[in-house]
Amino acid sequence: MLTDEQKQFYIDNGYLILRECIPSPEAADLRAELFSIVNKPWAGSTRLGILYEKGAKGKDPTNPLGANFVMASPLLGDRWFKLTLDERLVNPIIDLLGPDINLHDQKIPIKPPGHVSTQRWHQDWAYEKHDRPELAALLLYLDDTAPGAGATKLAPRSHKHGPLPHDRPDTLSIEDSLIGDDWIQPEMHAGDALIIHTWLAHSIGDNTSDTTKAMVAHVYKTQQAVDIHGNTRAMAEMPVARGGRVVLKADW
Ligand SMILES: O=C(O)CCC(=O)C(=O)O
Repeated sequence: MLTDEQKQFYIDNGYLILRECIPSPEAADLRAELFSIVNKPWAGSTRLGILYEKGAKGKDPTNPLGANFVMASPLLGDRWFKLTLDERLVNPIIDLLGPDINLHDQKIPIKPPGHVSTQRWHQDWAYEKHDRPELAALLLYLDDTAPGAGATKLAPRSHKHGPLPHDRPDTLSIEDSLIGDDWIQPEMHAGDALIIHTWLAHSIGDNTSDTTKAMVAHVYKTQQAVDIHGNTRAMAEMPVARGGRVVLKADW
């Protein structure tokens, strides 16, 4: 359960860091399973998409094909679906958003060596509009990150501005000048999680290190929030918690 200080920190700053949300050996095990899947051609459902970065091929022996994204990741396998309902992830979301939670999206952003994203400062809201801003992303890091090594950039308190214009040419991103110097780039460790309000401006950190950085990203929302954007992701709207409790015990 989150403390009152943690809840207040999220309200004030629009993000919250959860150190050791899962133990680092478990994160390492998840990472190993992830790459055992993405290191060969995907033969499962076509609803799942794995993207590869051409220039990253052969740069990291653990990610030889240069995987850089998994869309609809619950379809990777049972373990990834179960993670959606994992109380270590969902209970903090219940504490921040309320007792009745649905899933909105689940994906795995991966940054191979040399990764520089075209998507810069953005609010997730620009990609997930609802009738109310009751959504939060939980990023579960499977690798250690640092500035220059895939660490996410955050603009604390920017959620208080509400939706910001995403006017940067060629990409749905916010102009750097709107963010200015008021940003941080916390180091995260494998197993740590970061919760981000849908209106918090954040940016994907470049990865100039020689190892791949992966994270699992779940977007949760309240049951009441109605999608007006048109989300077609696998398992969108799936009930995750009701009355403050996770709805399914996935014990198989
Ligand atoms: O990749 C990251 O560092 C952050 C992920 C992100 O920006 C997003 O999923 O919207």
